[in-house]
Amino acid sequence: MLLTVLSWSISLLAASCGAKLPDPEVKVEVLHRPFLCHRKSKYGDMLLVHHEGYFENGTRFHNSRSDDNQQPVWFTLGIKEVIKGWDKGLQDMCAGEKRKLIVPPALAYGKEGKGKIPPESTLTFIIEVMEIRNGPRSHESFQEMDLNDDWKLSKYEVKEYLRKEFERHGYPPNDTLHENMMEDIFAKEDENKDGFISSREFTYKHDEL
Ligand SMILES: *[C@@H]1O[C@H](CO)[C@@H](O)[C@H](O)[C@H]1NC(C)=O
Ligand SMILES: *[C@@H]1O[C@H](CO)[C@@H](O)[C@H](O)[C@H]1NC(C)=O
Ligand SMILES: [Ca+2]
Ligand SMILES: [Ca+2]
Repeated sequence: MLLTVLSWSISLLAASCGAKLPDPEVKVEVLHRPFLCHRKSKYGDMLLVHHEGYFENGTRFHNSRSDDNQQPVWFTLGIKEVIKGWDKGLQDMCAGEKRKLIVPPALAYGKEGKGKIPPESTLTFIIEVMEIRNGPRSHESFQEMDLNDDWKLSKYEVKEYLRKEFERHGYPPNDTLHENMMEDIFAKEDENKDGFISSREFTYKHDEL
């Protein structure tokens, strides 16, 4: 639901809270790589994954194949929609590839932990990428939004995009809401305040990782 819109707003939120510490590494092991690989995952792509999560003692705390909903999940790579260990450890993957990630607490749920994850947990994930798609920050997405092909997004174009995304996901259009979201997007993304989002301003900023 509203995946692209949401991941966009999530990336906006993520951009505003950037405390920097030297990052420990995630340990990556490729368990299976398909023979054919048409494209490899990169920052900004949307990935559909099945995943299992294990504590250090070997107890499994999550399995997307057997838990209640039994659904693989979509997320956007590299925008802190998921834990950092995933953003770092799931690059350059092919559809059908399976990896094991060993993620230190600093790249997972840290000192606080979260839900059933205790503080300072090193976590192991087995992750299989089912599908890779262009994310909201791709060149293709920009072109799709740029209705008059002038290489910048006007407020009208952004609002149209939001309206279409809502429609596509079966939500009723809501002008007030689209207007607010659009203003919010421009406040954060239109860095030089010229009333347009240029392709440079739009493109995801890689230095956040
Ligand atoms: C394994 O670790 C988790 C998290 O610390 C804990 O909840 C679970 O009870 C442990 N399981 C065993 C068998 O020790
Ligand atoms: C439209 O969005 C505004 C702002 O979020 C909200 O207050 C209002 O209830 C929404 N209207 C409808 C019909 O959903
Ligand atoms: Ca335009
Ligand atoms: Ca601008």
